[in-house]
Amino acid sequence: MSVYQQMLEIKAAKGAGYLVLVDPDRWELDQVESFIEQINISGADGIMVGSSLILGEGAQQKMKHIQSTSKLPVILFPGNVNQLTPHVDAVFFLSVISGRNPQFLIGDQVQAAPIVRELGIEPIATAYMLIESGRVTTAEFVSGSKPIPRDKAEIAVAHALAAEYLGFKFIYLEAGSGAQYSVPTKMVKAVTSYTNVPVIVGGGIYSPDEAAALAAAGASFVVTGNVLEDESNSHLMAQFAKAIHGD
Ligand code: 1GP
Repeated sequence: MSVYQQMLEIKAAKGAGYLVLVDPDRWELDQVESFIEQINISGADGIMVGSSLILGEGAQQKMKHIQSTSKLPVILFPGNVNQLTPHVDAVFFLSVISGRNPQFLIGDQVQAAPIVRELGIEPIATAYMLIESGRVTTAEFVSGSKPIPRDKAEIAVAHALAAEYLGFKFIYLEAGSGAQYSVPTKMVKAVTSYTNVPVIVGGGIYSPDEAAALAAAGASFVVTGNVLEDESNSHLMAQFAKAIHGD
């Protein structure tokens, strides 16, 4: 079964799913395995790997390790074409539709498409929308695109409808990794009331309650990254899963 189909089934069965983002730069090779093993038993539904920028060495080797240890689907969340790897089950084939930078709308995708085909990984067309989140995030800076103002839900709705009519399989509402504020629940509610395309929400989510509120607002998947990079927070992983699943 495709990863996309698995994700639809998770949403249908649980109401909303939980994805853990693993930034290869934040873990040493010898730490990766135990972190993935924790994710395996946490109740999470999938693993995303990638980052807006990867500076450290050995990212490909870490991704290989992640995939071989994971019992969950591993989905690449690429910051650029260089992050493409055969060591994932699927790739969120992103277009930064909130911006007007042609490189991130279609340029990089044209570079990436033949590589994705050659690698034989499943592309999942994902409309990526940056939402203003209190400070400039790496995703905003690197993509050279303006985020949607956080109090303008109607702008997000119009972009979401365009994404639906263009045939995207997911919409990703992104506050940006390490954001000061996560995407407003009001915006998630507005977007999910206008479109049937499943919505993934991430960026700046630090508590299970916040994650539960985003799922209750209509998010199909909620993503956390940063918060689990502090090992003293690892107990939160199972709490996030429960909160998002409404258990
Ligand atoms: C980034 O949405 C993810 O795309 C995760 O963000 O690292 O802030 O949890 P955080």
